[in-house]
Order: sequence, then structure tokens, then C-alpha cells
Amino acid sequence: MSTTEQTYIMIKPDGVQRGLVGEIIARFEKRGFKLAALKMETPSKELLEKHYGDLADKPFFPKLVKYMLSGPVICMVWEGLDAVKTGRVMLGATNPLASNPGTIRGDYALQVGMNVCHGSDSVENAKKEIELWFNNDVKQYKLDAAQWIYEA
Ligand code: IDP
Ligand code: MG
Repeated sequence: MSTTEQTYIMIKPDGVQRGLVGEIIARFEKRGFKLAALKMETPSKELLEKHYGDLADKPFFPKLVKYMLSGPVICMVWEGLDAVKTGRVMLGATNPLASNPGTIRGDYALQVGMNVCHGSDSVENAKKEIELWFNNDVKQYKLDAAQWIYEA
């Protein structure tokens, strides 16, 4: 059981513009995850093309990059038990119309090209994304509440 798994979560430009930053952070905090890194960033085209490199040959790729360049984003690393998979569950399905209510996309979005947030899809990709966006500069500290989140 790893309570130190980390995931890269990003609030996309629409999430920032729509005032969802606090709400999204609150959901991860309240769930019990530990905030390990946080910044606002206006990413370059090159950075975004690297981040979404696996999708480079998709027809929607240019539109995706344009969307992600449309304003600042919030970059975060959240840490805790099963953080990658649980983060994805909290985000909801890629297409918001297929996302359950109670998920971020299921509560706040309607279209795939405006789906508010990003979350790593595997531990391996989380590692790559944390290196890409934070150069691995994540904080290490003890979350005192952990004793009330994790069983002894
Ligand atoms: P994910 O964000 O749920 O991991 P991916 O398949 O990795 O989904 O796609 C990355 C992002 O590209 C999506 O979050 C969405 O913003 C955008 N995207 C994915 N599929 C489409 C599409 O069919 N049309 C437009 N944008 C898309
Ligand atoms: Mg993805």
C-alpha cells in the first residue's frame, strides 16, 4: 500500500476562467490527498506539445493545443493512496457528457474540448508529467492529518 503515490492534476484555462480553482483544490484536499506542488503557469506551445505528445497525430490535436494556450493553467501534484486512479475517478470521463454527477467534469462541463481539468492516466505518465511541469520540484513534508485519513 503506497500512500506516497503522486499524480499530476492541472486545471485547464476554462477551469481558471470559470472560477473553479478553489472548488477543484478543495475536492482533492477534502478527499485526503496531500498537496505536494502548486503553481500558475502560462505554458509554451512546446511544453504543451510534449505534455500531449501521445495525441500528436489525432485530428483534434491543433485545437487541443490552442485551447490549452488560451489562458493560464493551475499545475498541481497531489499525493496519497492510489492517487493516480482516484484522481481520474474524481475528474470523470474524458467526455463530460459521459461523466457521472459528483465528478468534476460531470458537475462542471459539457464538451470534451472544454473539460476543465487534466489528470495523469498512469503512475508512469504521472512521473513524466511531474518532471515536465515541475522539474521534480515537489515539497516533502508530513501531513499531520494523515493519522486521521490512513489506518494505523
Ligand atoms: P484525458 O484528458 O481524459 O486523459 P485524453 O484522451 O488524454 O483524455 O485527451 C486529452 C484531452 O484532449 C482531453 O482532456 C480533451 O480536452 C481533449 N480531447 C480528447 N478527445 C477529444 C476529441 O475527440 N475532441 C476534442 N478534444 C478532445
Ligand atoms: Mg490523457
